[in-house]
Amino acid sequence: QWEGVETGTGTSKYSGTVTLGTTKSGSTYSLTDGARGNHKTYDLNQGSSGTGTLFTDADDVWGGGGQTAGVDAHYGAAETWDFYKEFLGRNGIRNDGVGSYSRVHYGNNYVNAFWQDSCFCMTYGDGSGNANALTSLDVAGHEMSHGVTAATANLNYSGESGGLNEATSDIFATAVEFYSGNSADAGDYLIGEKININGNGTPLRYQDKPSKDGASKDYWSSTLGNIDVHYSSGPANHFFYLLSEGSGAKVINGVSYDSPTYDGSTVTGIGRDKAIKIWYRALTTYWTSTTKYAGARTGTLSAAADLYGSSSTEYKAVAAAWTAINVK
Ligand code: ASN
Ligand code: ZN
Ligand code: CA
Repeated sequence: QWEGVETGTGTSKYSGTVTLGTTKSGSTYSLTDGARGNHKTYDLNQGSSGTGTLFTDADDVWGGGGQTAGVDAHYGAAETWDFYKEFLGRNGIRNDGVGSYSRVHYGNNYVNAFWQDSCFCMTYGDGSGNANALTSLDVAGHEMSHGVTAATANLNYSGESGGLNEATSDIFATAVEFYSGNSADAGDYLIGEKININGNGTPLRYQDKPSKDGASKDYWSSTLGNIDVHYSSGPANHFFYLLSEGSGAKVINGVSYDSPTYDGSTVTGIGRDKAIKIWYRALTTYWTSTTKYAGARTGTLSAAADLYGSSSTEYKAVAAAWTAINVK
C-alpha cells in the first residue's frame, strides 16, 4: 500500500473537462489535492454538519451524479489556490501552505455558499428550482477569499468595513475567473453569472454598475454603512471596475459593460492585473478590521505608491477612480 499525488480528470458542471489534484491510497483515489496543501472536498449528502464523506473514486475519472458538484468545488479551490500563489505570491489562505476543505450537497434546496473561519472551510448548497448548484468558479473564489480577508485585514462584517469585506471577495472572485482562463467560464465582471440564482438568467452582482442588481449602490454616501454588506460592496466593486477598465462602454469576452461616474468624470483604467495587486497590497498591508471607504482610499493610494511610485499614472488612476465613486 502506498500514497501518491495524482492528477485526475473531471467532467464539471460549469468549467468543462478539468484536471483535479487527487491522492491515491491503496487502490482508491480521493479528492485530496496533494499539490495544494492537501485541500479536500467532502460530500455532505444533504446533511448540514460535520464533514460527511471524503469523495473517493476507483479510476480517478470524476463526474456524474453526486460527484459533479465535488468536481466543480475541488477545481474552484485549486484555481483559487493557484491564483493566490502564482499571481500574488500567497501560499494558501493563511499563507502557510496548508489547504482548507470544501463541503458540497449542504442541506436541501439550499441556495447559498459560505465560508466559515471556525472550520477554515467553505460549503455549497445545491440550489433550488431554477437556481443551480452554487459551485461555480467565481463563487469558489469569493468564498475562499473570505478566508484570506479573515487572515489579513480581518475587515468587520458589518457597516462600511463589511461592504469592503464583501467587495474584496467579489474582486478576487473576478480575478480568479480571469486568471483561470477557462474557456467554458470566461472571465467577466459579473458575480454568479453561471448559477442562475435569480431564475431569469441574470447574475447576482455587476461590478461595472452595481445598481443593476436593483439593490447595490454605485457610489459612496454617508448612509452606505446602514445597508446589507452585499449591497454596500457596490461602490468598491465599482471602483475596481473603473480602475481596471475605465469609465464608459466596453465589451470584454463578449460581455457589454457601461460604467458611469458620480461626477461625470472620465476614468482611464490601468488594467486588471495592476488593480488586483493594489487591492491586495492595501488589504494585507494597510487595512484593519475597522477600515471604512475613506481608509480604503488612503490604503490603496499607499499601496499604489509602494508598487508604482507616488507620481505614477497608476497612483493618479487610483485617486481618480475613488473620486468617481464619491470617495474624495
Ligand atoms: N454567500 C454569502 C457570502 O459569501 C454568504 C453570506 O452572506 N455570508 O457573502
Ligand atoms: Zn461573501
Ligand atoms: Ca463571474
